[in-house]
Amino acid sequence: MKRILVTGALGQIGSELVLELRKQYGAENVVATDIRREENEVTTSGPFELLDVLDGKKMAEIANKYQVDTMIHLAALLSATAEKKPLLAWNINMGGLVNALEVARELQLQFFTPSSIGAFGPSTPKDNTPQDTIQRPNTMYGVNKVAGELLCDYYFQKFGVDTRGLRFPGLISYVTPPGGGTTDYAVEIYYEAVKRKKYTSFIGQGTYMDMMYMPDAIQAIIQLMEADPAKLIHRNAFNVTAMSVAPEHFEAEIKKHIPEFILEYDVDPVRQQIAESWPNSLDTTAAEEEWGFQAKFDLSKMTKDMLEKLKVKLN
Ligand code: AKB
Repeated sequence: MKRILVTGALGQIGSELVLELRKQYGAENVVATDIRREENEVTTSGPFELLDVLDGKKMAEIANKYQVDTMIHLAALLSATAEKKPLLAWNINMGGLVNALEVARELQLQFFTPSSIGAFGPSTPKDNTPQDTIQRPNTMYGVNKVAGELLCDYYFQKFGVDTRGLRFPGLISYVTPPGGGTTDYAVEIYYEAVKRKKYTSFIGQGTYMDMMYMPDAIQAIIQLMEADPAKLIHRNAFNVTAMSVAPEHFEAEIKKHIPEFILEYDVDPVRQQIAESWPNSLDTTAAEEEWGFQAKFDLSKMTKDMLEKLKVKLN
């Protein structure tokens, strides 16, 4: 039986992951933490503590208080925000991570933190991007993600901390919207399709990026954490994806359900440049072979589910 501490629990991934972990491991065994408090299922269905991840002492106190054996560290700034506030991003993304790793080292916790397609850069091979390849990102977020992958490997090799990670693509969900990411357009497009039958994309036509539906991302985290360590050749972090898509592919798929839907473009140069520095599509062979990764949702299945769920949520 696991006892898990989650940071950034009210964010896009955390708000769904915490509820699934509570289902699988018992509500009292999943301690949600975040820098703010909100009245919702994450804060009311099990233990919740206020935590600024820059406060390493409080993080250790909470881990000790609940006697956790696993840490899932999600608190971070996303790519577009990090580009606007690079020093803040360095402090939160790296400072939070090293605090979390230190707690994991002291208490010998199993450890997960997400990496991203942002860990790749303009000199990375763009199509079918290999698991092991050039990583020279030119964004602050990317610098944080590569440094984070290396730091997690270091804590594994040097201190024996059982660190594991996934390079997430854009994550699409109807529950909690993301904030400050480059792939956020792929979530906004569904909300606006249901609300106004119209969306103006800040990412240009023909710009491919990897995406994945949140249920697949949650399943991948749990599966990787449960994976037999003897089978893991890689650790930080595995390429995972479910689809390689550009804005016009969402448009065509949404039109099958909402024929009047209109997609327009007003490209944001900052986020467009970030998107162009990222891969078009990732090779996920290592994740498939080492721990059985398999996404269930393709674009058409995800679109059907997103639109059905959002129609209920927004009406
Ligand atoms: C972002 O766009 O910053 C994130 C990511 C791909 O890491 N969604």
